[in-house]
Amino acid sequence: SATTVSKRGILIVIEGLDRSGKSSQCQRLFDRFQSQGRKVRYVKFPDRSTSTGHMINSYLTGQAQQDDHSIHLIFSANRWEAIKSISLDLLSGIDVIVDRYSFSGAVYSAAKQNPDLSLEWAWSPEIGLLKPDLLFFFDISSADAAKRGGYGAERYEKEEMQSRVRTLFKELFARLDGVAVHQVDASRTMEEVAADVLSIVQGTTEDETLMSSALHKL
Ligand code: 2DT
Ligand code: MG
Repeated sequence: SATTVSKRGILIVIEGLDRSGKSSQCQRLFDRFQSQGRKVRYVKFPDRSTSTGHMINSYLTGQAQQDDHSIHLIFSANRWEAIKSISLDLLSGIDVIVDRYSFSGAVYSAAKQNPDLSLEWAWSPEIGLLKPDLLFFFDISSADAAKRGGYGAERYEKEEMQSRVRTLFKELFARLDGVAVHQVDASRTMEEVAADVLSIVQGTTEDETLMSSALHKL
C-alpha cells in the first residue's frame, strides 16, 4: 500500500530470581537484535544511575536504612521517571528490552513478610505503567540459583528470601489477568534458554500491535 505506518517497537521484560541468567539473556537478545539491524535499547531496573537509583543502591548495599514502604515507592519511582522515555522510544520503533520491572518490584517487597505490606499494596504503585508486550519469567529453584557461584552480599541475596520471592512471582502471575507470562526453565544451559527466548520472540513480533496498554490492578 502507499501508506506505511511505522511499527511501534516491542516492550520485552525478563523477570526472575537473582542468578537466573536474566542479564546474560537480555544482553544476548540485545546483540541479536542489533546484528539484525533492529533499533533496540536495553534498560535495567533498578537504574542505579539516577538520584532515586543512588538511594536504592545505598539501601541494597547496606549503607542506608529505609522504611519498607518508603523504599518500595522509591523503586517504583525509579520506573515512573523512566517510562516517558521508554514510551517515546517504543513509538519511534525502538524495541526495548527490560531487565526486571514491576513484577520484581511487587514480589521482593512482599517477600519481606512485613504484615503491613501485602502483595496488593506492593502492586498498586505499578498500575498505569506500560504493560509488556512480551513477559518472560526465568524459573529456577533458589537452591539451583545458589549453586551458580553463590549469592552476593546485597540485601535480599539470601536463599530463604529468594525462595519466598519465587513463590510470590508465581502467585502474582497467576493473579494478573491480561498479562501473559512465558515461563522459561532457567536451570538449563545459556544456549538452551536463549533458543527458547528467541523462538518466542520471533513468534511474537509478527502480530505486534500498534496500541500500547497499561498495567492494571490485581
Ligand atoms: P539487581 O540484582 O537486578 O540489580 O536488583 N528489586 C528490584 C526490588 O526490590 N524492587 C524493584 O522494583 C526492583 C526492580 C531485586 C537488585 C535487587 O533489587 C530488587 C534485587
Ligand atoms: Mg542482584
